[in-house]
Amino acid sequence: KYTPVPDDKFSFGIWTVGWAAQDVFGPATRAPMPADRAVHKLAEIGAYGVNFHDNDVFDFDDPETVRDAKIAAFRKALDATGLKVTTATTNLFSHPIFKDGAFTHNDRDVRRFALAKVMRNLDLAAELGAGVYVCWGGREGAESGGAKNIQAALDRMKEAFDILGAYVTDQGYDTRFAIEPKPNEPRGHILLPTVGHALAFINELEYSDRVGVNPEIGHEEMAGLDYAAGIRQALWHGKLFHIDLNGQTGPRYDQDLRFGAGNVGGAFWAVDAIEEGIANGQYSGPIHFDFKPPRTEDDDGVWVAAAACMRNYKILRDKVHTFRSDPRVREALEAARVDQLTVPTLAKGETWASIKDLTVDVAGLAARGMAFERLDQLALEHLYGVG
Ligand code: 3MF
Ligand code: MG
Ligand code: MG
Ligand code: MG
Repeated sequence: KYTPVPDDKFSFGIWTVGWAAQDVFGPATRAPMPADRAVHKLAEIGAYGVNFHDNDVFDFDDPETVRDAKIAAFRKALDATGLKVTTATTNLFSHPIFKDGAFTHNDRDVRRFALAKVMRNLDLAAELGAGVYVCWGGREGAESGGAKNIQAALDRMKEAFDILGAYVTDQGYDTRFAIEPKPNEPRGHILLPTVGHALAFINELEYSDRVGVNPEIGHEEMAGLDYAAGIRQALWHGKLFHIDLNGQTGPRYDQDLRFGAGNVGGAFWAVDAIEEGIANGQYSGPIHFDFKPPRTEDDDGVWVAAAACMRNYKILRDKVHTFRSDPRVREALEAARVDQLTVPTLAKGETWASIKDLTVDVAGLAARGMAFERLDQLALEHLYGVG
């Protein structure tokens, strides 16, 4: 019942299972994984698609012939397995040239080089059929207040998206961009730190129709925010272009736990929000995982963790469905007047003048309980498996 099928549209970043587990305190504990092996193994465990950075497939300084051979091997694995390339992205954070960012690096030549690197991978993305191009500004930021002119950085960030919008338009690609917010790590502070910052920024862009967001659970929770509410606001703006699911335990370093671990309640409400978006036709992208198998795991552990992301999503999807269709929940929602919030505050034909001198039963309304505890206890019991 919880076995993944292609219809589930589960996808993974090549870099997730491919992470060799090097961290700031020690070297890799696992062997490097070529992209074609990741593709074969992901297909075996039931994934539908993949997302890749250019440098997940070939190295930054590979000569052309090596680059082409590695792309060919990647392509061959995709053809052999039927795995789709749902999404693509650029590595603008690993090489030392990007130590101060890419689109907002203080050095102009780096900014120009970064855009060229993106355009080149946009061509590969289009060739491989990726409809969405993710942009995570990992090193766009600063550690100290004087190091970055934030207004100028936002000007350059806008300029970058305007150039890339023009590029895909001129090439006739139907590529859409998804900005992935993150508050910090690897920089002390990163530009566009949350879903809200990114949504406001998108309004200023020339090709704003082509640009949306890619919210990641861990990133929003690192900022102490409610991921499900972020998903719902992105849906409300028509801007949920992609999702990065993983697990996180509160505001601390970027944990990238497998989906379903960490904040379990948050994962339940995230699935509730995503499934509602799918049901309403507002989200049609993959159910994408961006996690890291912990450094403690060997190759077997990597695949256990990857399979668990999909299994946990299906388990939670089941629980969300039984929660939403439970008659006691319907009653509790009504008792909590949740449905009343969809009624406009003014009736048809009314204006501000209709309510300016209004009187209500102040004492009666103030005394009225909201009955949220009963509703939330039902959610918890479904989650605990006794619903
Ligand atoms: C870092 C991330 C990134 C992005 C990726 C996609 C390396 O915390 O989440 O993963 O998801 O670059 O563009
Ligand atoms: Mg991340
Ligand atoms: Mg993360
Ligand atoms: Mg991510």
